[in-house]
Amino acid sequence: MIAVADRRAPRDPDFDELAAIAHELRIDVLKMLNLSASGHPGGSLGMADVFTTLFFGGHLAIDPQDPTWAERDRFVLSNGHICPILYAILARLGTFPRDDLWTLRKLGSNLQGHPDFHHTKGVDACTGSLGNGVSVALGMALSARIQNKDWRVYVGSSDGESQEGQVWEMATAAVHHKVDNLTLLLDWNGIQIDGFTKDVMDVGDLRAKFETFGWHAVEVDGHDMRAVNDALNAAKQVQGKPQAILCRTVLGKPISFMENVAKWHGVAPDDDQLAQALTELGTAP
Ligand SMILES: Cc1ncc(C[n+]2csc(CCOP(=O)(O)OP(=O)(O)O)c2C)c(N)n1
Ligand SMILES: [Mg+2]
Repeated sequence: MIAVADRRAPRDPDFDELAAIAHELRIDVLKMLNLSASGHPGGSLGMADVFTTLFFGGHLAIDPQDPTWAERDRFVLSNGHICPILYAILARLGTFPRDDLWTLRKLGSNLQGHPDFHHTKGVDACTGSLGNGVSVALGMALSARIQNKDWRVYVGSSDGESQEGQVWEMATAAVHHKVDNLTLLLDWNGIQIDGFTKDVMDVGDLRAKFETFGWHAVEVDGHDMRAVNDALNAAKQVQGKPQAILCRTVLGKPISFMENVAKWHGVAPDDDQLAQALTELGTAP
């Protein structure tokens, strides 16, 4: 069980170990997507370092063997399309068999193209319709308060998702209700489904926006695990308002032909591309 009595206590993980885990998760993601011949590699690879720090840095009080443990911290992946990285994490934690990974997006598989808590152990909310999951996460955070529970809610989001008006309705409501057990981790990679965000619909300075809405808002390099860890530690100390960690990431990192190329938002690597990617990661195809 990754559970601790004091959920606000700072964590000081082994960053070499975290880097090794993120590396292996990226390999799993690439292999899963190749086998399914569909899915979203860009954000999955881009957020690997952030989510590795969250899950394997000891920040989440969860029990991988008992994924519906009532006292657990919640994790909602509101930009649900990057679920391959979540599935790779849950398999590594032992929440479901590792071999399930190779059934991604297949008919009847537990692991579908977007998270579904009805079918996938360890998934806390059905997501994929952008804008929705952040509101579900706020509801969970408020629910903890009503029940006098001390669990926290972490929610993954993205710059493309922040074009949804519902995100800002959530942001307003969370501040109004002084929700401080909600931490948002936003993938700020500057890219969305078919281009650069600044060209499709510029979202501006997301850190400033969240701060203006009344959030504790910090910008971090999403590939600097120490910085992400510091931001997570700091977020837990914030009282009376929600926290946004705006993670500057590179879509597709560190695969040379995927990095910062919008096409890799939602295209799976074919066999040749997988071989090249794995070679770049220093492992045999
Ligand atoms: C309400 C809604 N509208 C449209 C979509 C289709 N869609 C899926 S992903 C995506 C782009 C989201 O941008 P972002 O999360 O920044 O993409 P990434 O950085 O992962 O490439 C869109 C428009 C959706 N899932 N939900
Ligand atoms: Mg994006």
